[in-house]
Amino acid sequence: QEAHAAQMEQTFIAIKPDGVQRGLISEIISRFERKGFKLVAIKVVVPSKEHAQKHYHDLKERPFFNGLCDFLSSGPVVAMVWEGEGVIKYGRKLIGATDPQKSEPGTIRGDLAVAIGGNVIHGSDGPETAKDEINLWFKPEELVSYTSNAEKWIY
Ligand code: RTP
Repeated sequence: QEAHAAQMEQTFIAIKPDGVQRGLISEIISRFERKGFKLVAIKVVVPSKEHAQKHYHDLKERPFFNGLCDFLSSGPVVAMVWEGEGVIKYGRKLIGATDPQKSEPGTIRGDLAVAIGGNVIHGSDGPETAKDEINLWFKPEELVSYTSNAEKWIY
């Protein structure tokens, strides 16, 4: 059975070193999975500082840039690509506001984080950055294309 012609999108999601060290990997993945989004790529990596700088290049003028890049490259990160209708925007909703003091309860940061420097997760903020970030973190062949049995019920 064909899933309806949904506007399928992909977004880049990363569980930051604090999220990994705090044992939040399964908790975070389950929120995206239960929503109905589809995991199409995943790996555990310790990004180099250069890689972190590329990832956060938009923030290079900010005073926290250096510390932020040190932090992202300080340990294992779970890098993922999630796919689904509206996943870029809705993924940001699941994640919540950048500052966990301002994220709503029910969001990942609202429920699981306290401080902006330890906000456990990253998600692409738009279609262009999603594409750039997926290309930065993954080779094309690391993304898997498949139809899940659940899709005909989700869409
Ligand atoms: P992310 O890119 O990690 O998903 O976060 P975001 O879009 O919600 O926030 P953004 O403005 O892009 O900032 C990226 C990350 O930088 C850290 N940050 N620290 N010390 C500070 O004032 C400050 N501001 C931002 C956060 O870890 C934020 O997620």
